[in-house]
Amino acid sequence: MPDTNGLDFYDLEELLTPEERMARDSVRSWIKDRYMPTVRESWQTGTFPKQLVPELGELGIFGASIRGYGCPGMSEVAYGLIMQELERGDSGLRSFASVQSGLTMTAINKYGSEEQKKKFLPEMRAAKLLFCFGLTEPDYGSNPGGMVTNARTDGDSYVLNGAKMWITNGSIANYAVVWAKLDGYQSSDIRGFIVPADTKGFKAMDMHGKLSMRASITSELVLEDVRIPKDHILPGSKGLGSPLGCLNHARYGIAWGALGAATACYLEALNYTKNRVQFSRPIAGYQLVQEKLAYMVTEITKAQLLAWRVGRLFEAKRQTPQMISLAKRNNVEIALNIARMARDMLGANGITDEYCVMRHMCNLETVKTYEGTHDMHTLIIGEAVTGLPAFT
Ligand code: TGC
Ligand code: FAD
Repeated sequence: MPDTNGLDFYDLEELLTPEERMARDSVRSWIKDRYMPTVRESWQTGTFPKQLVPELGELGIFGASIRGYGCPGMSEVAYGLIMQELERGDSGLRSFASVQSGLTMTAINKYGSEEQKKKFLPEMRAAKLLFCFGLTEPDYGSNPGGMVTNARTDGDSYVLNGAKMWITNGSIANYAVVWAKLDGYQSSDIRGFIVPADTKGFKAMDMHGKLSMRASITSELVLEDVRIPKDHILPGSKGLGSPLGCLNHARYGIAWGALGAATACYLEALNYTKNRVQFSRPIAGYQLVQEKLAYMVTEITKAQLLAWRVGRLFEAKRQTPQMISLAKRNNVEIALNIARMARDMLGANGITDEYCVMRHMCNLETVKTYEGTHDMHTLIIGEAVTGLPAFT
């Protein structure tokens, strides 16, 4: 990662509070000093650097915008900037944090009982308890309302059966938030359940062969007659809107995160092309290369303004799912375009892991797919502007 601060063409700095700048800068230096020295090996070996997790807990990045329960209560923009810096390191690290913070702490904070919030949120903030979020199933990805995982009431317990697929943090989590249909088959029967990973009948198996998100853990969850006490349901959860309500926060974080990956690729391309000489001058001096750099600067700047604006709307509780879809869809798309372009601008060197561009490019293929595919967000925006749902 070239040692430059970032890209701020429109003086976005002025729109941030001192607290937001401080949060961003502390994560930025941690990434540079502690994470970057490990990422190449993690990528090569397909492992997640779990040994660094306690340091992330000390940095205070989890549940950044949650108020109370030992959480920092920072702004939504601060939460976004943290995601940006984590993903400047690697999308796998931001994924880890998105699941712990954006998805599962949000699930407990929004739908949990007071006892659940007191029990879990402080421990999750400190990264002493790790969680995963099980929504997707082998046969239900974009259409989670069709899920077949179910929970049956049995005396003082619920008994869960089913399978979840592609679950980030699955095998390292102490608990899973599992979405299942309670005593019914409709999407309105969907409820959230907190399942301890050591419960009999619960298994988390890592998925292998990934050419993307290699420095992240992705697992399959199997639930066979998993019996949990009744107080493990998230009492405020009801229907498909509940897991989607958690996704809003995580998708917003991705809009910032993708900017981190895009900025890393832009800086690498800028640095490289200023130093790489062909035909007797630096390739950055050629018009075709400058056209690419100008595209990157323009798209990153537009995407920063989108993310910042959605963040401020979030803080004012004026965000809508459609606004978030637009930001996630756009920012991931431009980040992927920038990563591909940067890979090209580095020539043969661009395919090696000595540089970050191909790693980011491969990761962003996943980011385009998860938390709602690019095309699902197209349809969400399409419905918002036409009033005509085109999902089925
Ligand atoms: P539909 O009938 O449209 O909606 C069902 C109910 O949900 C409400 N709703 C929302 N509520 C809150 N936030 C949102 N974003 C919401 N979107 C919809 C809706 O109002 C309705 O409520 P009600 O009261 O009327 O029942 O549902 P549908 O079945 O037609 O599906 C709609 C669709 C396609 C938009 C939705 O299912 C969708 O977003 N699909 C994409 C699935 C997805 O994003 N999966 C992500 C899995 S988790 C993950 O990827 C984590 S990656 C982690 C990491 O490593 O970073
Ligand atoms: P599908 O839904 O089968 O989609 C395949 C293609 O069809 C896509 O291009 C899609 O846009 C298109 N398509 C689908 N429906 C339509 C339609 N109606 N109209 C037009 N096109 C359509 N899930 C979790 O629950 N928790 C996690 O922690 C998690 N982590 C993940 C980590 C990784 C590394 C990955 C790759 C995925 C993760 N996911 C997780 C799953 C992710 O959310 C799903 O992969 C995603 O929602 C898409 O589902 P799918 O893969 O089944 O694709």
